[in-house]
Amino acid sequence: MRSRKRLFAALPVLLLGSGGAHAAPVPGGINFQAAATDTAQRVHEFHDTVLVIIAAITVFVTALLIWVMVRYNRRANPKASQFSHNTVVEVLWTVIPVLILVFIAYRSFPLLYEQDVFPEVAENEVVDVKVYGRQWFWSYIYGEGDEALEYDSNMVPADALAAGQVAQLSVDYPMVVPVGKHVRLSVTASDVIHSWAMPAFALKTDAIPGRLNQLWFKVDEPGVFYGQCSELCGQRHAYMPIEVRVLPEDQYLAWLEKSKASVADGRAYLDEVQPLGGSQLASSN
Ligand SMILES: [Cu+2]
Repeated sequence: MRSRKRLFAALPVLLLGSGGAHAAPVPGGINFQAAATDTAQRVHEFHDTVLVIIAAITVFVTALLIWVMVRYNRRANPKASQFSHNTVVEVLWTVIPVLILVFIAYRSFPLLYEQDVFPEVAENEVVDVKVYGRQWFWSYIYGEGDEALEYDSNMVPADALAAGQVAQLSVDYPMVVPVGKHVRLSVTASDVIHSWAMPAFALKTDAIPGRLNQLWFKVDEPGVFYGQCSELCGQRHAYMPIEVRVLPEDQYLAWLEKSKASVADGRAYLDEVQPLGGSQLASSN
């Protein structure tokens, strides 16, 4: 069992499963990571709806094909009829797919809008973070000018993993944000195109040199979330993961204060208030 677990832990991140507030891939998982934001929850519901629609269409078309093959093959139906048009059927196979597409659009467009447009909220409800994709790590910037906090976020190598850290997903200095605030990310890159992607938030946007892309999310409980660069960006593309720590606001502010003095002190504080403990992957099974 032990070795099986270790084997599964090495499976690619594509095998996603639910993980509560600690969203990470789980052994044998085949579904999405648990939604950590309301938007992600709605994205998942939309996905489930579309899955039902496409499954029904696939079953229907397969059944039709089988019926035609059995009923109208040369042996069962030696004398084929010669008509080539049927107005009723042609209207139906045009109108019904159009209605299905309109329904899907009706459900998906508001979601796209919700993800794309930053909601109108008071300025003190907003936390801005600038995100730089680089070969091959991420940089995060909080604030501006002399007050700014800027640091790099590198993957923890396999031989340096601490208890509770996840191979190829944990980083030395994660992004840290407060609970319940609207976090606005301005995403860009300094060399080639990268992509900042966080499955539990249902978020993904390209990081493009010379261009700013915006994303936003609001997480309502503290947690640890993992994502990866999702645009093939070179040799170490697979080794520039994303780790987001969501903290209660007072702890976030304390982390910010300490990090401005010393990024390492901020990290030490993070480990103190939100220890990983080594159990989060096991507890999410
Ligand atoms: Cu990249």
